[in-house]
Amino acid sequence: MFYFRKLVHLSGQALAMGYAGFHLIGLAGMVLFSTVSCTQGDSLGTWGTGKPNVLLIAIDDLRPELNCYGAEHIHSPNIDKVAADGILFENAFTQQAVCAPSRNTLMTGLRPDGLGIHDLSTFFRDKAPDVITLPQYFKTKGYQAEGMGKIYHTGHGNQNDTQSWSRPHWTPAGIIGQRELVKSGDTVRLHTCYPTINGKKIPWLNSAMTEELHDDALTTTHALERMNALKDSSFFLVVGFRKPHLPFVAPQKYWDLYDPRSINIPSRDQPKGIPIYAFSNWGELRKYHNMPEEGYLPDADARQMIHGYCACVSFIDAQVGRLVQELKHLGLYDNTIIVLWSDHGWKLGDYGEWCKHTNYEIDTRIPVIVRVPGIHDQGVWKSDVIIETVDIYPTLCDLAGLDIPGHVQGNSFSSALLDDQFAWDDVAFSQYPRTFSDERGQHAVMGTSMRTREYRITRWTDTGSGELLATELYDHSGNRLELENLAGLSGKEELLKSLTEQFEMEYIRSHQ
Ligand SMILES: [Ca+2]
Repeated sequence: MFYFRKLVHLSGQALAMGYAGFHLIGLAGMVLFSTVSCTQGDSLGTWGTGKPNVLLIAIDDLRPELNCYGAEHIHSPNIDKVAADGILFENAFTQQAVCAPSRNTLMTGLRPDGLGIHDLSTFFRDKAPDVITLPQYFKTKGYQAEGMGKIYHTGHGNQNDTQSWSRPHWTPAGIIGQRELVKSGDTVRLHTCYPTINGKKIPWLNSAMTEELHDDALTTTHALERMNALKDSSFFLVVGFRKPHLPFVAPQKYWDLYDPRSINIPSRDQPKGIPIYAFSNWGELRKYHNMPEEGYLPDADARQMIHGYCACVSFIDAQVGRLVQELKHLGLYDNTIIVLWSDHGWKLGDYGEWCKHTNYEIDTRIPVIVRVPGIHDQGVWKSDVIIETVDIYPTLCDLAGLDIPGHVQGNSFSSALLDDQFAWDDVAFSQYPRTFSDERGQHAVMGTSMRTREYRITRWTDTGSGELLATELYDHSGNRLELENLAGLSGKEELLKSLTEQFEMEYIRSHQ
């Protein structure tokens, strides 16, 4: 059964008024949005300045393994508190499980195919010079739009976007350069978040560097300064954290939260019946010091990796806590929409693999937590509707009472904040390009994956000819792990045919 993509778009006027409505709904319990009426005066009274601030927290490589997501071994009390004050999305997916394309989608509201960029190096304005980015749009609506830390992917020759911001984007780079150099034998740069040995980066480090000098802590400190400076303005603040991206460098106290003896290494079994190019060779990790050039990561290293990742997650959780605490201290918490988002998931030894770069659930599923003052602020409220990174741009417009720019390919899920029976198409698209070689030479292929409530179907096509080379089909009705490719199995023909038809229809619709 198909649902049509959300048909009801609340007007900017209605939503501007709806702020007081939201607040009332939150207090009164689950009352349909449309039944609430209020005046603009109510809205102004509720929000003080008349329009909410936005704090968008972008976290690098954070998979949805947090305490509030049911991972009880993870220490994430601050993110858990944001979730308890808002809505946690159980089924949020990225458009492409790698930094730049995912971030391009968040910021432009265009899918990777819509923008025509699937790599790390292409600057999005080279393809869409006049696109109005999310912070840029809020800037045109009277907001002070500021960004700090990792937001756009600025490595691999890519660059920041000056048009997005009201003042130059900020990074801790200048401050880092002032740190004292530390060297111990062949190990250097221990004073940074990127220590090296013999010229290679170390994949993890229990860091002795002062916590306040870690990149993400410096970014947080700057964010707090800007909140203070902007407390009487309407702000759209994007704070980008670099951890838990490799290398897993975190202060000792966050490593101490986890007992390595209790760390279990996931099964290295891979799904049955998959094409040879479905997984990456996790080259991102292999280039680090002492990592194997091929084959599995040994158990001892795998355990260190998992330990380091968890430590970095808790370190970032502490930064989120600092941001929220300052909002409260400044009296802005009840006038600020918070969105916590990660660019993609991560394989932490799952399937014997590491890093991201695939179309599998473990890489495409992301944490998304939305906190709108007055809505579901009494305990964690979980939504299982399927949402995508591309939907965040229009949702934030909707929540702030702004019209949604016509170029945006996503759809607002603001109604899902109130109604868990929200009629929604419930599909998400992700994709990943790959190259592989066989006896006929080297091939460029694109894997495009559609997630429905029950299934994931991934179609791999030749980038040049468009020829369908392989299909993967997984049943997610009882398990998020993909264990066996059902495509091609006897008895699954009708299911494959039905999902293929849905894929073709939904792909066209979602890319308009
Ligand atoms: Ca990333």
